[in-house]
Amino acid sequence: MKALFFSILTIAAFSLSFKIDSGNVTEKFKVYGNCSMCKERIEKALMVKGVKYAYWDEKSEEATVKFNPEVVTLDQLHKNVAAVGHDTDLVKADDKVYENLHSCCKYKRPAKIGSN
Ligand SMILES: [Cu+2]
Repeated sequence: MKALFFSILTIAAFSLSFKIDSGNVTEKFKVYGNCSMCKERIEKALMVKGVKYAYWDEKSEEATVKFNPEVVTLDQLHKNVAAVGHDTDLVKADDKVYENLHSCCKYKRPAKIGSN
């Protein structure tokens, strides 16, 4: 009985420390885009140091990113995506960068960005 208790305790302690050690968070946010070319561009812009996983869904126009917030901030990830021409729900891409996107990638831009 005692042995069982300790093995449960060990497993619990191990899984807890694993969570702290990895330190990653997963965030989802809106990234405007159209096609598979956009997907490639968006995911490439997101895969920076500190990012473990980046996925952009063409249908929902939603990015899912798993990252270490001590290495890269969510704010920075939004900026990285905007820098390659894609508006997010927080950061608007530069008009010039947007204009230079491939014609099939010229997604419909949102009327307003953020809560202002
Ligand atoms: Cu595209």
